[in-house]
Amino acid sequence: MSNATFKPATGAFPEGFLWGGATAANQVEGAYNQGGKGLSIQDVMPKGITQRPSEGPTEDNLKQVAIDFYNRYEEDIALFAEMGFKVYRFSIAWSRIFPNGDDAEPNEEGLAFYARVLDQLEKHGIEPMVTISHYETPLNLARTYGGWTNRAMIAFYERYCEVLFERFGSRVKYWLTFNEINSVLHEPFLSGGIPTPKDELSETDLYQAIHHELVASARVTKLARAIMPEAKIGCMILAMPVYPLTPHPDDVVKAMDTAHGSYAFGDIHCRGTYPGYLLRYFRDNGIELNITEQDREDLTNTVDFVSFSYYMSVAETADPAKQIKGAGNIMGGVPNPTLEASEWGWQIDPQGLRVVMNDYWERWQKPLFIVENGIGAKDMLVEVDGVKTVADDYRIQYMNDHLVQVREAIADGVDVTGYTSWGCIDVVSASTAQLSKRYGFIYVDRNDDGSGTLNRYKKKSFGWYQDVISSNGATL
Ligand code: BGP
Repeated sequence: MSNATFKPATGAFPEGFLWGGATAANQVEGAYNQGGKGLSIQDVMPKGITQRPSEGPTEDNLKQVAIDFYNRYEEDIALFAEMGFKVYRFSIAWSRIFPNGDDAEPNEEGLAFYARVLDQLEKHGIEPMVTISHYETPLNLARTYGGWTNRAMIAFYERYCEVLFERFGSRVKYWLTFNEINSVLHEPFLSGGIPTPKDELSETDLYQAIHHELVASARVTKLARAIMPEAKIGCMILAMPVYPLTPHPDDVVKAMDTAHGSYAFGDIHCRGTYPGYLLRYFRDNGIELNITEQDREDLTNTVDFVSFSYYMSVAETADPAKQIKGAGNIMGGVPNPTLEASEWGWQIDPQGLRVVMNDYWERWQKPLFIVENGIGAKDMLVEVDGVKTVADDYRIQYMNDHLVQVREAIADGVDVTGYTSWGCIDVVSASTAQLSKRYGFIYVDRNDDGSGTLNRYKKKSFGWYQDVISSNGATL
């Protein structure tokens, strides 16, 4: 097939396509010690993923208040509804439900908060999608048990899920077990609640931790089917297509090896067994995991759909002289010289989204859900005709270009259920722990020093997304 045989895809998306936005509890809620909530790992990460955690909570942690969604969720959900959202992806803070993670009984006040959020979504006809664990392991589970390196975590997580499924199972259809499961290898504290500094952890520790998450995910998938037969359980993968830097076969093979690093977890979630290339990697590197017969059986409870975040692609080279790390390339790889980057060095590649969608669909044959995509930027609040707004044409451009590629992938035959843009309202950034890296259609007046009114303002992209949704993608 030569490229000339394709015509650009046009027109509306499939009927019922779920348009919306996504956030995570620790990045929006605030109220970090209210409503019976216990501390989570986020409460000791005032400066984001690059710094060592603090001993206890410190006042310079913007997540203590975040954007005060805990008190303003009604207003925020009303704004999402005004944009026309069909779905809203949010996470439940584990430490609001089980303050210490290993408590015998859940915290009713925490459950009541999410029940109110669901009421509000129902009022506006917005489908909820819940991330069960989004970078917010209860701090006690990290400190007392060592996070996911410890097999005991599986039972704590199961108990937490059992409570969520029993309380909310009749109201929530879409569930994601772990946000960006593959990131445990790269950010063990953030993603796996593992307090040991990364340079003191062996690869065996990291893969064992991820193994525990995979088993936990599979076990609760089984549980979900028993408690809520209508539910759809998805995995969530940090997607980053890897291109060879040159056509040299050494680079092609190196790109394949790096790509396997992300495929592996989708393979296990979707096929229920460890792939051969990963077992070989374990053998060749002396990595020996404790995998029981029961684990193997549990893993056969595969997911219903595959969700993923997509922000950028990377290039890969076998040449040590060219192995320079790009700012955004946390999963490996080198910067691609053909691409532009965001202010944070995340390389912008809309076509990579089409590539990854085709790849995942062909590989797993499970419906896809794009649950994160967007551009972090330093927005400027301005006044136009007496109304405060942000002229974020760069965001409109980024999102338009990416959604055009989603339409291309749909035309290629990819089955995709929906799209939730990341940080549909400005949130505290996961990597920088600041507010100045903004993603939203809605501007939140809060600055990196904590000042600001917390008022919400519609950016230009708000109206743009509203049109995209009301035309079901035809205006792209
Ligand atoms: C993903 C996380 C999100 C989110 C996003 C953007 O990895 O799942 O929590 O924050 O990246 O990252 P950042 O906030 O660092 O720009």
